[in-house]
Amino acid sequence: MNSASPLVTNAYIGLGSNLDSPIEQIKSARLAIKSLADVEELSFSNLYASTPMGPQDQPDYVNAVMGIATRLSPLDLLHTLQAIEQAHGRVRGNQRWGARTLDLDLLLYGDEQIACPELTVPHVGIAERAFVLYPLSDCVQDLFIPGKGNITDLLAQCQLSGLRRLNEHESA
Ligand code: A4P
Ligand code: MG
Repeated sequence: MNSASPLVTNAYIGLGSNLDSPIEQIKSARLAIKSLADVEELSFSNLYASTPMGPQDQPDYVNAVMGIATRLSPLDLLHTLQAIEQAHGRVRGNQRWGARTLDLDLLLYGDEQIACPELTVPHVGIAERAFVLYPLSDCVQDLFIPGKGNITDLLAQCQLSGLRRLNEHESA
């Protein structure tokens, strides 16, 4: 059972998909997250197409970021996100960074820095990945990422690496 706290924390979730209608996977995951008890949606980014980081013999990804307010603890939130991944047909294969129907990463949880075997927050790579930083900056203008720096400075140093914002027609 989830241990909901009376304290509300702002958190950011990275959404990614490159299998089985990625745009629909992202939209469906958004709905699943905003329907959770103890979670309120605060923001949702544009959708982005991005070339794969990792093995190149896989389809391009669709990425987005969602801002929420939650009473769930970081680990309860992680487990809840993993259950949503499973419900979207996520199969964990042997290949690192292989194709997936849905990946939900806990990018930030308030200003906490967490390092335990199951959970690293801020998410590893948050500061260098265009497919995280650009959608994150749609959700929040001014943000200090603990241990990494200000999002504006991180964006200025970040290569686009094939990232492309999907237009309204493509995202529909
Ligand atoms: N874990 C630790 N910290 C976290 C966190 N903050 N959020 C652990 C979520 N999970 C976290 O994750 C492996 C383990 O990470 C989990 O058991 C959890 O306890 P996973 O979802 O099973 O596997 P993964 O996602 O393949 O692993 P990894 O190394 O976290 O990959 P990433 O960093 O998520 O990258 N290319 C593009 N263009 N767009 C993408 O979205 N995503 C990936 C995956 C690769 N290439 C991509 C994209
Ligand atoms: Mg992941």
